[in-house]
Amino acid sequence: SSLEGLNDTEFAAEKVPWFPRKISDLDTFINKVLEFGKELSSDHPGAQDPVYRQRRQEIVEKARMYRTGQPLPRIEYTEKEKNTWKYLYTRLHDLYPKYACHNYRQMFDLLEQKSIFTPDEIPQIEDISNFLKERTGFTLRPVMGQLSSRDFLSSLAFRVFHSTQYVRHHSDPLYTPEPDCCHEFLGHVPMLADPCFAELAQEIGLASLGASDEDIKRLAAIFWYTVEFGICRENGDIRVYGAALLSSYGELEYAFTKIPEKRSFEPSEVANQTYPLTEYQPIYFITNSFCDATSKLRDFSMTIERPFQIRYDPYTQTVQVFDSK
Ligand code: TIH
Ligand code: FE2
Repeated sequence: SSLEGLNDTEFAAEKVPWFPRKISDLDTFINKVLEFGKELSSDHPGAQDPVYRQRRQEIVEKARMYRTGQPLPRIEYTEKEKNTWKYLYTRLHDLYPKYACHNYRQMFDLLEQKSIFTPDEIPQIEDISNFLKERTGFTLRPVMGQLSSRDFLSSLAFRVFHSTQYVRHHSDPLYTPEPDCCHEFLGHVPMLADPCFAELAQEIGLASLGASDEDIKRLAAIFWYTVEFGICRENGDIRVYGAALLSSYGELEYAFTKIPEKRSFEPSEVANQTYPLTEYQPIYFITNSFCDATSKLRDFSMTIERPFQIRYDPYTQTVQVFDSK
């Protein structure tokens, strides 16, 4: 196996899809957001509100200007946005002792102790990013809207998490059909501060680099049913570690009713499962523990076959590619 890795011609011959090799390669995703980033779809609660759309444009513009290595943009949030945050935060805060997994609550408490999380102010991605960097090496970078699964997952290989900065529409604070900063912060951030979870997220990212379209789809489904909607057993109870549930009061309560089906988590089954993007989920998958989700995810990511091997070098923030023959 060669330390030089495969050259471009060899990659083309193997038909390997392009992937980022260094952290600044993530700058190439800036304008590649899916539909929501440009035009809100008609079922989005903010679609008919010109003031809301204008405000989003303003915030998204800062993400468009951002490049790797620059200071993260700060947003001065309006009273209306702060009210949405405060309402959701306080309502969710009441549910977490009963529904959120232990690791989540521990990190949430720490974020409150450090005054990064408070009901009165929407956190800045810069402050969160600095906090995460100290805990797990994860950093945030601003994004204009939803990226493709391939692009989004690939950034996890670098322990980079793409975060929106705009706030959901005030007409429906307890659920949004697409990620907003309340979802990123209240859902993802505490879990990304957990070392075990951070490792897992990076593993999915590494497994996704240069993977086939089918494998990306499978990894995205696994990501969806764990990182976004995962639930686990904990001391005989059922608890949530998935970010999309932890940031939605509406769906968090719904998940604990008898309506959705709950199955035990089998990566090979989950990988081929389809799911609605903009409604409450009809199925959730339960793992035996939070750690079990991590190890199952790791096992699955190792089944992704590629004609090369990948290693991440944290000193240079680059991925190194090896010929596996
Ligand atoms: N439904 C989540 C919320 O209300 O916070 C946001 C989403 C995450 C992933 C898909 S939609
Ligand atoms: Fe998310």
